[in-house]
Amino acid sequence: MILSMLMEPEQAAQAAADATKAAEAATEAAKAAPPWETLSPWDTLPQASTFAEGTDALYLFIVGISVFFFLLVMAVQAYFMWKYRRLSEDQKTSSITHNGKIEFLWSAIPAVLLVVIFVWGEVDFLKQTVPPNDAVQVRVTGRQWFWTIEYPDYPGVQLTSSVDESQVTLMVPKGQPVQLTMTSEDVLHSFYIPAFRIKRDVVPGRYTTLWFEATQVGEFNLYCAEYCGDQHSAMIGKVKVLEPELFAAALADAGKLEQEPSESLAAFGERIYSRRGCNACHSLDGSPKTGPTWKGLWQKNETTDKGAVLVDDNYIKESILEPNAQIVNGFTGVKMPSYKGQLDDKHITALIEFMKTLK
Ligand code: HEC
Ligand SMILES: [Cu+2]
Repeated sequence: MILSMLMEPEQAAQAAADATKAAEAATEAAKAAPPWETLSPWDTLPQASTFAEGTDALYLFIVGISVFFFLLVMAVQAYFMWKYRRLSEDQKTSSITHNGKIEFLWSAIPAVLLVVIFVWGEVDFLKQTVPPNDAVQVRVTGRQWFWTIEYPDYPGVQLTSSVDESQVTLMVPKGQPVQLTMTSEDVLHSFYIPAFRIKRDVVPGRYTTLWFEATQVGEFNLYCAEYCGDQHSAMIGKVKVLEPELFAAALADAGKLEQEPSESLAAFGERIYSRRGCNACHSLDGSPKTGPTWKGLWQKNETTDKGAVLVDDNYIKESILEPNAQIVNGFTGVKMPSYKGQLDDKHITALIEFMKTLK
């Protein structure tokens, strides 16, 4: 704007045209199909971490020897059925006791193959269990029914999954080891990234870890792989792998939850509703989920275990920071997690403004 005031009109027009072109190019690049959309249903999964090839090779080896021995046993059986068929009514079965050589072979060969599978699996397992010391640290929290991801080295950054749409939930640099330290706030979940061939249970009351090194830039699917309640199948997200030099800036950008200049407070509140996982338990259309619906909540007379209250700013703030102070009648099953330290006053104000629009 200021630039255009200093320029001649033609120059300004040219600059504006250039800017539009650049913006168009950027939108085109952003629209480029993510890897899974270019896959046909028959394609195999992308091998997007350093573990993927090893896991696939061992798996193929096991499938290969299973198919080989299946065909061998079936073929020999068919041949013997034909060769030793009964030739006449009075033919007697010859008396065969055993054959030491063959019995030794059919025990020893599978035993050797099983040891090969064990040692191969153990070597890969150890590699996947012991993370390198210089790994990027990531904290993962599973909740019914969303993931929260935090980075101890990037304070304030928080990414979440959403039950309504799959969005970027984990952002990692390419070619650098990443270590996940995971726990659950409620039930058993399981953190699963098929393209990386990693999966581990996420358990309440203890920490489990996983590590990987991504080898491809792109977006990959992330799932909860443990049935954890009625929205289990919506506990999904995307892993975004970036070039290392873009990682820190992109993470700061994706992790901040701030009002955009053009955004109303209520619209910002709606974004918080889906970005911070409120949508996992609160509906906007009047139907109760794990928690009460937000439709018609503002200025409603709510009945709680501490008696009747009018839903106003203070009650909502208390419900978010200390959810157990007053528990709404009929919602004593799953507890709402406290958002103390995760949402500040600005966020809460935006949420309240959003709730006021839900008549
Ligand atoms: C794991 C499920 C869960 C999540 C996630 C959740 N809540 Fe709740 N929420 C509940 C339950 C259950 C109740 C009712 C029990 C109580 O009052 O604590 C509740 C009650 C409330 C109430 C009071 C509603 C009323 O009818 O009086 C408000 C306000 C609220 N939540 C806001 C939020 C906000 C804001 C978020 C996201 C930042 C959120 N909740 C995320 C489960 C959840
Ligand atoms: Cu789960």
